[in-house]
Parts: sequence; structure tokens; C-alpha cells
Amino acid sequence: MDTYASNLLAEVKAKNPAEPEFHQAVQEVAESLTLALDRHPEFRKNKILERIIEPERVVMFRVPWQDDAGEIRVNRGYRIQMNSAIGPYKGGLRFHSTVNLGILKFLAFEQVFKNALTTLPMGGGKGGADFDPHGRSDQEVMRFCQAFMCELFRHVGPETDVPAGDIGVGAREIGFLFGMYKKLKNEFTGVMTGKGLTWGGSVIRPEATGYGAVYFADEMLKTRKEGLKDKVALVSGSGNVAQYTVEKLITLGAKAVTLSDSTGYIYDEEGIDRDKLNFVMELKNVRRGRISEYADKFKGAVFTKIDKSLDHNPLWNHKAQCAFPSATQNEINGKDAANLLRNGVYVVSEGANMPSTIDAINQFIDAGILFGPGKAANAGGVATSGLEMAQNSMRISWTREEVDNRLYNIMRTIHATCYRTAEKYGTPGNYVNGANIAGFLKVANAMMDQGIV
Ligand code: NDP
Ligand code: 2IT
Repeated sequence: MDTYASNLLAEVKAKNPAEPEFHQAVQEVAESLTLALDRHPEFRKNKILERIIEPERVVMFRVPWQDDAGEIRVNRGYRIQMNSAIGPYKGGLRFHSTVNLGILKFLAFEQVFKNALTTLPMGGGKGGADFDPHGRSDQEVMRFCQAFMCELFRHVGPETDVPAGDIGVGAREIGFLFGMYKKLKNEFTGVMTGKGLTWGGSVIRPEATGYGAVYFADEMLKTRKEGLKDKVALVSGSGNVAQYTVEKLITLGAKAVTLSDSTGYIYDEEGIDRDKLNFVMELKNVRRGRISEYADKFKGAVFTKIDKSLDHNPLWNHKAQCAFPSATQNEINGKDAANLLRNGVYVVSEGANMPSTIDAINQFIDAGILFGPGKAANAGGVATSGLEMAQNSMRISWTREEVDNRLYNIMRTIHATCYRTAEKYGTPGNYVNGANIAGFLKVANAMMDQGIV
């Protein structure tokens, strides 16, 4: 890291203590930008990066609600409006017990670069609450979502800020949130994406992040004249992103052998086929059960309970060629990266946001493997949200084929942009630099045009 980047990081740490995930995300970008800022001194002079790391606005609010037993609960809600240089704020909402300001700031920061890469006009934002939907009834989730929207509605809108899902926020929650927004505003607008298909949603949005991560892996493999057929893949998570990653892997002839949740992971050497995937979807999306049930149901599959005393995650310690981390941040540490490389993994496509630590990323880059960072590899979700916004504005709906083609072409374009940018800035094959620099340049140029605001 050059002096400029290390001074900047020191300032970020001093000014935003207790936000380690935000520091990590900024460090990764600042390291990549060292290459670009030397060639574009105007961005340094105009303090573009210093402005990007400061959210345009942060809203933090009380979310009081009543559980089924009548007890009053108080959660904390947030919306980080990070950057609107190239379009309205856009990004998901996360409901998880670990949610805090630093985690949402890292997610909003990454979103700015990711959205810039999609080719669509979307700024970056993120929000959520420290609410844990696990074990809550549908009625409780509805009351929580309504209470959350009772404050959020003042700060969002189809031309201002368009939230969507993330961990703990799927079709059910989007429905409850949208319903309350519509009631409060007395307007039917595309204020959220991930909506139901009969009320403004887009086909392929549920599938988009997982499909996109697989398309991105396929594009990376094509640079070596290879494809996904017959490859073995390790997938983590078992939610939205993991499910559709597995589905697209099956379609392309690859074999996914793992899935996980916060209780542990399953390993199925024979591979997760369509029937088994349908079981997972019903288990996770309807019954909201635990992934251990997979091993009860399918002989030959083994469940391993999470062991927090370990310094590594055994999920990443199986023979494979590909890895699709699709659960959460920092789920691949340095030890895990070493295990992956030792087991033959040479394609990592990040479905989750920042699933690899900086140590892990450095090992992947040093080993020269195909490493697709989340900002690029998982951009298919928000890109298809952008397509949902476009359809809402035009008051029409495209077919599955139309949306999937657009998603595929966007992923190919993102790949090509990252590839070419990495080459242009002297680090061929380094998609981390490619994604960070290309995303930054688009936003930075827009900020220069718009003056000091
Ligand atoms: P879901 O809530 O649908 O699924 C999350 C999965 O990850 C669940 O299996 C969950 O387990 C597991 N998980 C979550 N937190 C932890 C944790 N701390 N430790 C272990 N397991 C955990 O979320 P998504 O699939 O939507 O999101 C997964 C990742 O993909 C996130 O990083 C998200 O930011 C990213 N992402 C999502 C996009 C989208 O369109 N949805 C777009 C781009 C990125 P359990 O069931 O036990 O909670
Ligand atoms: O991290 C992400 O890109 C998302 N959770 C999707 C955001 C969106 O607006 O679709």
C-alpha cells in the first residue's frame, strides 16, 4: 500500500472505530486504487475517495414491535445512503442479529462499486436491522416489517432509494415491507425490488445472484478455454444465493457437493441433484428448517455441526475445483484459503459479499487462480433489480428469456470490464484490481462532473 492509501486507512480507522468490516472493505479498495490514482492525480486532488468513504447520509432508527406473547421488542433499523453520483441509492436490506453500523457501511461501500459495474444507473446503499427472523412466526415478521417501514418510508422512494433483499430478507419480507410503504404513501411504485411477480416483480430476480455468480465463474474459465462441465463445486449457505448457484451449476453439468447454514454444513459426495435441491428449497423457504435434515433424508450425505473452536471451516477442506462462498462475510479465512488451494480449487466466485478475508484474497491472487470478487461476481442480483426498475418504469414485464439474456450479457460485460481494466493497470488476471478500479472510475468521473457536493 502506498503512503496515500495507508494514511487514508489510518484516518478511516480513527474516525470510525469499532467498524472492522468497513475498514477491511476500504483497505481492499484503497490498495487496488493505488494503481489508478497515480494515473489520475485529479481524483486525489479532488478528494474523490475521501468523499466516497463518507456516506452521503445515514439514517438510524428505533423499530418497536410486539411479539406473539404480547411482549414489546425494540430493534435498531438503519439505511446507509452511501453514494448517488450515478443513480438513486440502491441496495438490499439485511435482517440478522449481527447487523450493526459497521457491517452495513461495508456493504453500502461495496455496493457503490458493484452497482457501477452493472452498466445500469444505480447509486449505492444498504440497510437493515438487528432483528433475527429465525423462529419468528409469519405474524411477528409482518409486524416487524411494518414497524420498520413506518420509519423507512420517509427516506426511500423510486427516484430516491430503492431497497431490496439480502440475508434474512426474501420474498415474504419484501411483500410485508412493500405493503406498508404503499399504505403509507398511497402510491403504487417500484420502491422496492424483489417484488412478487403479480405485483411488479421481475422474473429471474430470485435466481439472479446465484445464476450471475455461476456465469461469472464460467467467463473466468473461458479465459483458460475451459468450462464448468464435470467440475466439482463447494457451495456455502443454503439461502437464496446458494440455492440458485446450485441450480445453475446442475444445468451447466457441474456437481455441487456442499451446502451450509449457521448450524453446520452437509457434504454429499454424489452431488446435489435437482430433486435434492427441491428438498432444500422447501426446507429453507417454506418450512425454514435446518440443513442437517438433508443428511437425515439423503443417505450418503454427512452433516458436520459448526465448531467455533476450530481455526478453519471444514466445508472448505474437500477436494474440488470450484468454490462459491454464498453465506456471509469473512467465511473464508487464511487457513481456509490454504485448504482450498491444497485441495485443488482454482476457481472462486464470490456469491456473498466479502466472504474472503484479505489474507485469503492475497493467497488466491498469489496462487494465480481465477478469483472473482463479490463486487463483480455477485452483481447479477442488483443488476436484475435494475432490470426490475426499468420494467416498472415502462409498466411492462419482460419474459424469462429476455431477462436471463440481459443478465447473462451484463455478467459477460462485467467480466470483460474487470479483465481489461486489470490488464490496463498492470495486473493481468487480478479481478480484484479490475473490479475496484473500473467501479471507482465510473463513480469518480460522475462526481467530478457534478462538482463539490
Ligand atoms: P439468505 O438469508 O437467503 O441466506 C443466507 C444463508 O447464509 C443462510 O443459509 C444462512 O444460514 C447463512 N448464514 C447467514 N449468516 C451466517 C453466519 N453468520 N454464519 C453462518 N451462516 C450464515 O441470504 P442470501 O442468500 O440472500 O445472502 C447470502 C450472501 O449473498 C450474503 O453475503 C448477501 O449479502 C449476499 N448477496 C445477496 C444477494 C441477493 O440478491 N440476495 C445479492 C448479492 C449478494 P441460516 O439459515 O442458519 O440463517
Ligand atoms: O448485495 C447485494 O447486491 C444485494 N443484496 C442485492 C441488492 C439489490 O438491490 O438487489
